[in-house]
Amino acid sequence: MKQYHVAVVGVTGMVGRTFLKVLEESNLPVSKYTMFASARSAGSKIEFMGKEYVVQELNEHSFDNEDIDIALFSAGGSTSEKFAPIAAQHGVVVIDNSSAWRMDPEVPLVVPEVNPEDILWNKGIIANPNCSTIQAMVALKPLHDKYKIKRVIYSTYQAVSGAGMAGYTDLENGLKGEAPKKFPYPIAGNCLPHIDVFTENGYTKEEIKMIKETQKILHDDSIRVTATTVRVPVFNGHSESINLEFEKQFDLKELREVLENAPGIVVQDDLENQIYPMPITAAGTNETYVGRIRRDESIESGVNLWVVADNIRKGAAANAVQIAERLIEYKNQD
Ligand code: NAP
Ligand code: 12T
Repeated sequence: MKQYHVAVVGVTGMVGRTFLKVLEESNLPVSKYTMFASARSAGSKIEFMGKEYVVQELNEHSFDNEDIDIALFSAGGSTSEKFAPIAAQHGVVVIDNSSAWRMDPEVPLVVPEVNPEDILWNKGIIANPNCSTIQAMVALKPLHDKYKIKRVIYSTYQAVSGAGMAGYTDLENGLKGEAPKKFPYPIAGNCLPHIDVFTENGYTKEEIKMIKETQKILHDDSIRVTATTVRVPVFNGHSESINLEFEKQFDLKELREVLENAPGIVVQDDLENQIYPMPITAAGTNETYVGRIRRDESIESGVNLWVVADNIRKGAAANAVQIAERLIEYKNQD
């Protein structure tokens, strides 16, 4: 079986470090790794799977004479905008974590439990959705297939790790009373209804990403979607309150079974024993947890869900590695 040469771009970051953990746990057939970051950390050393790697500076020639098969990018939108096409021209398949390519009609946007077949039409770049979108899609897909979703209302409670090392440090230092550097206000003891930048219609970009990416991944622009995204003082793990309105009627017991049998989902919903999803129990795992499953009694056919996942694993690194696994599976079938 072919062995692959995999590059990790942005390896020193919050997502990059988690890539290394997820890769270590996976059984991707990899014979060689190359580690990239910016000039700032080029030359630094990383221990990975019993070997020492020297971090390389990413530049225009990084993909010239290399035989890199797959590059996992998590080094920000502008890095991806510039370097992903260069990599693709050299025959590399880029799996990109930034928002740069997600809405490009030539680029598949993939959650492996939901739309793995979109991987097949890639032209060298495959986009990983936004962290908040990924965990929502895992929960929504089986329900959309069965009951057809008409409308979605997302309200998110997002961890600081989503804003990278700088976001994480702001909460750590904020708890010691220091002023924030990354966020506009203190995040310790606070909630900020502000993730990514504000746009003309009053929504943040994070909210718009959730709306547009939901429609693209489910291949259904008729689904109405609205969102409010909020940063909360949690280190790791995004939580989402999701309200769904269905076209079809449903039986609540059957709906729970649909979720229980869906790939990538763990149902945690045992009220007698106070069992429900939480960031502290989701952190460090690759699953999406669903609980507080209850009928929305204010409409004809609707449900409320509470959905939690590790935003750096399923929301970024694990989803990207799962895309790489599927890609290799498809290549092996050729
Ligand atoms: P981070 O902790 O700030 O790390 C940023 C990484 O990018 C570092 O490794 C940094 O390297 C590298 N980098 C920056 N500029 C570069 C350049 N010009 N060339 C090469 N490498 C460069 O951020 P993070 O949380 O890991 O996030 C990284 C990116 O992943 C984000 O910008 C975002 O696009 C994406 N992301 C996606 C999701 C998602 O929803 N799927 C979630 C979180 C993040 P140095 O050490 O050299 O500075
Ligand atoms: N601003 O990949 O700050 O589009 O939590 C992910 C996370 C953008 C993205 C965050 C962000 C992205 C955040």
